Amino acid sequence: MSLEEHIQLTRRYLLKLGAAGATAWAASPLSGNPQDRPAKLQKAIDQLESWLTPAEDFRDVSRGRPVPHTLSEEERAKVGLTRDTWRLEVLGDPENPTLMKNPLTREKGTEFNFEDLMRLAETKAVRFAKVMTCLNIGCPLGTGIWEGVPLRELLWLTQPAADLRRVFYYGFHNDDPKQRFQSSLSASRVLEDPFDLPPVILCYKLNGEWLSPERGGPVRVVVPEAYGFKSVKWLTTVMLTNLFHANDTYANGNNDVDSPLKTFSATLSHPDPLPTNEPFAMTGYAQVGVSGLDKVQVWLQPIDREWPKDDPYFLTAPWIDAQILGPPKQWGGEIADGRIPADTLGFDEEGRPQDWPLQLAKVHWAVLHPKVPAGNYILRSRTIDTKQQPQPLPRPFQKSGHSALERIRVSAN
Ligand SMILES: Nc1nc2c(c(=O)[nH]1)N[C@H]1C(S)=C(S)[C@@H](COP(=O)(O)O)O[C@H]1N2
Ligand SMILES: [Mo]
Repeated sequence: MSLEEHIQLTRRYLLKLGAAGATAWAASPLSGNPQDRPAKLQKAIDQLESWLTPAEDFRDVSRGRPVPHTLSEEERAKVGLTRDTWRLEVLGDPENPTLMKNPLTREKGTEFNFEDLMRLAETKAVRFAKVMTCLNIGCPLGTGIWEGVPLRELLWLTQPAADLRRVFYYGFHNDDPKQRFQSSLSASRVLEDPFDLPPVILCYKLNGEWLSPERGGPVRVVVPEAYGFKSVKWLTTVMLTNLFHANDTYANGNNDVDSPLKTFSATLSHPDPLPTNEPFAMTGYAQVGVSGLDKVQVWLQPIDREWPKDDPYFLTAPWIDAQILGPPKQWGGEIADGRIPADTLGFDEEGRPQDWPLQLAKVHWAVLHPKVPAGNYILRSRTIDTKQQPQPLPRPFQKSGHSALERIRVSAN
């Protein structure tokens, strides 16, 4: 990045943080403008979850009987799920052959192991922040700094020459074809990173520590812009194919398997019941998908008031802006020294983000909501993306990932 670009980013970033952003950055657990914050609001902010999720606090979405990470260490060693025993094959798809000179196979004794991966990592390792979200679950599973080697480095080792249109991959599945969990990407996405996205990686570290068996260790794929099902755990096999379309396990569940991460908001805290005599604090998070994030807003809908049928997304409601919190001083996630690892994409040498909110990750928000009359309400928050599209737009359908507006019943008295 040129110096000029960096200065522009920094200026944009500080503008977003507000005038006191730079000082706040140093002064508070979650920056913004803490000096001016009412104590009540600050207290709610102080109780927020950390920005990074400790590896063991991730929610787990794992198939298998038994689930691979429940095997004992000894059993895992036997099936190649420890760093010492891990082997990865890169094969041609016999049904849609690719022209490739050097498949990495057990048969030929050319399979790839963890040592080979670490050798590549010496010069090719990348790190980036990403929220892992299941397409079928409303809330993110966790936010981490994922480290790995670009998957394309592995592809190049096989010397592909022609007829390569797609790459599919799967993990250990108890040697039972019915348990296989497979995902796929276009060869183009693996070979090049469009729109400034980080690369698709063979991931071996999360928040600076070796990837645990539960998170898919020793090695999983991580696809930055995709929902969780593309990030196959316990990776054992990569197939190069001339097939021209997706063949993901997740396609069977009526899912939109090409859907990139959506932007949406959810509430984390609010008083219950709401007070009727004074303003009150609310907090939440927003997932920052490919459409970016411009604003978070909240609205308390009186339950007894009917809403016009022709406004299903409440576009005409009196939404109130929340404050998007700046980068936290403590990142959490049990990351070593509390510092973002060096050379993490999107962060500078001091471990500060170069832009905010960080795309494909998460931010927190807070708002001091004016007092409300006694009654029953539905509480909602929503995002407005950088193209001014209000959640659940532009892609409201559940099978391309969650973005439905939340509905939290609360009463005020
Ligand atoms: N091998 C394998 N990889 C997998 C899965 C699985 O069942 N088996 N589940 C996927 C799904 S649907 C999601 S949402 C993510 C969840 O990642 P996590 O368990 O690390 O949070 O892993 C993906 N990778
Ligand atoms: Mo998932």
